Parts: sequence; structure tokens; C-alpha cells
Amino acid sequence: MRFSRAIVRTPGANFAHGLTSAADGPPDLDRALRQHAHYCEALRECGLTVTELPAETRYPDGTFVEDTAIITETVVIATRPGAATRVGEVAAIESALRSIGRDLCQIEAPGTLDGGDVCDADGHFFIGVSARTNEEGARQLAQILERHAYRATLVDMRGSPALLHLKSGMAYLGARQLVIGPGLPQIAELAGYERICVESAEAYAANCVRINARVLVAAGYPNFSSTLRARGHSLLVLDMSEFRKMDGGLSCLSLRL
Ligand code: CIR
Repeated sequence: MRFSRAIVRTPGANFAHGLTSAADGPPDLDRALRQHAHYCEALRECGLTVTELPAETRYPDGTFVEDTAIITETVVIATRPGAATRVGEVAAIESALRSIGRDLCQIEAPGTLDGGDVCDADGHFFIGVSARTNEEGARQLAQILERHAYRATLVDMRGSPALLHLKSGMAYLGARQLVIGPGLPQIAELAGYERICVESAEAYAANCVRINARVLVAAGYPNFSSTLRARGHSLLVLDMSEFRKMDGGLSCLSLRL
């Protein structure tokens, strides 16, 4: 899929009050804002027009916009995030989702789903069932996608507590190449892909994002970066230190369409 737009949200003054399991201390807001600005520049370098939504202090995790929606070429699905403090983020982004101008569907209670649990491999969607996405939410999404002629496969992540979301340990780079992080459940459907495995010491790097001719990767993971370069990928390397402190990665910071 060729991307032309991205939606992002600037981190708010209370960004440090969001959810996290990381023990790296609180993020520095000024640094997070600089890193976010570099992220937006990188998206533009990939050829995208970037819609920057203003900070939303009701939702300290609101900068992680990826979790609020799944965007395909024919349908947009508003999620129902699995963390109670994040449910309202969907209403806060709804007008931006409507402005995309595609059919808009919604995950309904008791289903829960975070966009970070959804990996689109050229129209075959892998959907993680995790601490955030329940089976009902994953099934609702699979049904919506199948109605729109996509394929969907559920991946049970509940035995992999080190991975917050499916995309904490998986990324699709196009041309049937999948990045696979440590601890990702092995499922039969992955067998048909060329798998690029990430070593344990660089596990965070598995959350990378291909956008058109470039791949965004986190700074500080030299072996993974070398592996991708050796395969001919053109990288944009970004410092993600402050977002990592809040369990966030590169994919979480934007909705791409
Ligand atoms: C959370 O725990 O929900 C946020 N602090 C981090 C969300 C990261 N989102 C993502 O991986 N898609």
C-alpha cells in the first residue's frame, strides 16, 4: 500500500502520566516534543502530508494515535481501546477519522481492540489477542475486514506478556518480508513469509515502520539496522528514548493512510 497521509497528535504536558510498565524513569517532555517533531519530519521525508492534532491533556497516552483506528484502503475501523484511561481517545479523534472519507465502522462493547495489535501484511491482517485486545474485539475486526475482502488471522499473544501489542514484536516491510521480534508466538500462517528475526538484546527495534520507499527504525539498535540495510532498505533512524519510557514505539505515533 502506498501512503500519502499521516495523522499524529502532539504529546501533552501530562504525557508522563500515561500508562507504562517501563522502569526507565519519567520521560522528559521537551525531549519528547523534539523527538515527536523529528518523527513528523521523517513522515514528510517519506512523502506524507502530516495532519498534526493538538495535544489532548484529558488523555496522556493520546499521542499514541495508532491505537484508536485501523485504516485500510476501503474502510476505517474505530477501535475500543483495552485500557480504561484510553477509551475516550477514540471520540477525540473521530472527526479526523471521518475526514478520511471512507466507510467508518466501530468495535463495539464488550469487544476491546488496540490498533497496535493489528499488523497489515498487504491485505492479510494479523490481529493480536493480548492484554488490551480481547477475543471479541479481534473477532469483530476480523469480520469487518473479511466483509471488505481482506484476510485476517488471530494471534494469541497472552503467553507473551513482554509484548504489549502484536506490533511490539512484528512489522511488515512489504514484498512478503516480516520482522519478527523475540517472544512472538509462532503460528503456521507466518511460514509463507521471509522472516527477519530480531535478537533479544535489540527487541525494541522490532517495532519499525515501512512507509513507501523508507523504513523508520529506532536509534540504538545497530545489528538490526545493518540487517535491514544489507537487504537494501533505506532507513530513517529516529531517537525514541522518551516514547520508549511510556511503552511506545514508532508505529504507535501515527495513523498512516
Ligand atoms: C499504553 O500503555 O497504552 C501507552 N503508554 C503506549 C501505547 C503504545 N502503543 C502502541 O504500541 N501501538
